Amino acid sequence: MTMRPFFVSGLITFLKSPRILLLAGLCVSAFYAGDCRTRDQLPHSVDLSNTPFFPPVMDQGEIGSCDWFAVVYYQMTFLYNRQYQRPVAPENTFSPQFGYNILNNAGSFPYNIRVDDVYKFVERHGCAVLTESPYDRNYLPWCTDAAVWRNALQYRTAGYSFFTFRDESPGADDSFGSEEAFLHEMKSLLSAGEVLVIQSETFAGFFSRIADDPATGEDDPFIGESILIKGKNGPEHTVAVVGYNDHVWADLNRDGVAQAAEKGALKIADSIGPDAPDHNRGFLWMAYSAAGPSIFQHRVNRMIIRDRYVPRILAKLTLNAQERDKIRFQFGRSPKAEPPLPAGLKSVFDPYGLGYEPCTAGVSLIAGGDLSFGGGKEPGDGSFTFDLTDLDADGSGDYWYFRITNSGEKPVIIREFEILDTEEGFIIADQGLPFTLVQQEVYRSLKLRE
Ligand SMILES: [Ca+2]
Ligand SMILES: [Ca+2]
Repeated sequence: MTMRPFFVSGLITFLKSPRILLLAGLCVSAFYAGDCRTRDQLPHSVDLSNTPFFPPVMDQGEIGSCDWFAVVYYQMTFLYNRQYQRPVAPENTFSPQFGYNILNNAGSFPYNIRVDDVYKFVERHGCAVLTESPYDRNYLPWCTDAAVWRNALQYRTAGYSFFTFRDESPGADDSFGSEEAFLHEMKSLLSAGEVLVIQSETFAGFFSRIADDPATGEDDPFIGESILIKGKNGPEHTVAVVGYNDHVWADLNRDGVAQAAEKGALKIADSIGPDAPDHNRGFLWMAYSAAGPSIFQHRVNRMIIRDRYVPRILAKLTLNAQERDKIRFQFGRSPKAEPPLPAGLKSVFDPYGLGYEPCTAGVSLIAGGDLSFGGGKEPGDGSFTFDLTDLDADGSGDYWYFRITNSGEKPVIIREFEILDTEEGFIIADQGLPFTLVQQEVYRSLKLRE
């Protein structure tokens, strides 16, 4: 594993007052920018990786976890650390492995994960940090510690959005009519302090070197660095955009003159380590002229985070199983204890990737892993915490229920099912456990009110 020591700044202190935080937020754009800007102009360069909030470049290794590195490790870590004004450290850096291992169907190169699944997973479950879920490239074991799942919930995001160019990406929240406007939007968001996520097959691109534009000295620190001048457009790799620089120049037509169309590049954080070829200490320059055509569906993803989220209603669950992929479960509210429950019941929580509802890719995201929760072949326990707060808000009925199916021939034992109200400070626990199920569906109900 290639990891350099985390950068810790003594200059950044925690700001507790929301008012001070707001002021800090207003000042922060100038902090990122490499040079001045006027009211109507964007700065000429921005580098969010050069702030105390950004984690060091890591190497994903020989497993297909790039989506999780781009979204969780780079984008989410930066956004939360920036919001809370805390310098990056392992205890506030999000683990690419926590969610990846749940959804990768026990394959090192999962056939089913899309970048949307990463955003949807962290919207439901949040994300564990590196100190609680280290990245060791072992893609088989799930996190089986309910305390780690619970800590992750404070980082449940509010969702995500994406924009595109000429409606190339279905379902986009916004679509720009020209490459210029599209690129301007990216630069505008970067200068406002947002790390963005794109898909691009950068590993198959064509590279050149940054030349020295004699008209400016602003490009001089980057002369000789590698720059991507022609990309391959596809979804096979996911990366984070962390900045841009209008000054850098690649002499595309090799006439020794810096034409306007040859200037400028996006800065990209990759996840193949600091020594990757064609990279500059783990980062890529992607020339503006290559950016549009190299970004899959011209799709740029933004993460929407929350501020100091505290879950109110939690479900704690401990199961013992030998074949985790045979299990589906969900939680809900009901007016009565006995199934069948009312059809079309809205008050249901399907844990993303583990529940009854099909996911983005149209298949179960945990298919194929006939292993225990710990990734082995012997039966073992797994403990989890899920956030039912949203369900409680629109829920009705006096009962919480837990619905579970074991479609396999090996027994699943429900050892623990509890509802915790963190605000009122009470726990309701299922007293009828353990309960064993084989090739059957079971409901467990807990009465909420007397
Ligand atoms: Ca120069
Ligand atoms: Ca030229």
